[in-house]
Amino acid sequence: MLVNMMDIRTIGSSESGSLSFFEAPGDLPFEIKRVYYTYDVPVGAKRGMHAHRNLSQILICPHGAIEVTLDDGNSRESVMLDDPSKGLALGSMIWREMVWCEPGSVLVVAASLPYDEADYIRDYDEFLGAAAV
Ligand code: T46
Repeated sequence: MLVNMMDIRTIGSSESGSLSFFEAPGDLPFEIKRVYYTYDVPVGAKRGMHAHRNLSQILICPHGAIEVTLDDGNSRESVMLDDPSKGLALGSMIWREMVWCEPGSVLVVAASLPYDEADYIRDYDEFLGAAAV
């Protein structure tokens, strides 16, 4: 099972709206070292197309719909992120591709490490070789 969804604690009502939150350590399997977000992405545009050697992340779509496809070198699974109260937990050595499905969609990511380009595998054949080891 490549898709590992987590419930994000949410408090809300139909009168005043919802508030979702997580804390680390506690709610996440790692300490947060970085948060980033991606937005203003045209519908149909594809991002990702890489794996990480060591990084763990939680992906949340607080607005809109983003389809995420995961690949461990043996199989592929896709999931639609379209619920602000759900997060996709993503470990290392998983190839990921994200497609923006609705205008204005936002992807928020909590990550276990600071940015390091050396942690990325951006070539799919290199990923398949590393995943097979
Ligand atoms: C991931 C998916 C879900 C930085 O300088 N610092 C950062 O913290 C990040 C995330 C990116 N960058 C630079 C690296 C590239 O020159 O921003 C540029 C765009 O990054 P990238 O093409 O990797 O963006 P995405 O949307 O394809 O992937 C991102 C994350 O990079 C990646 O870790 O898992 O979101």
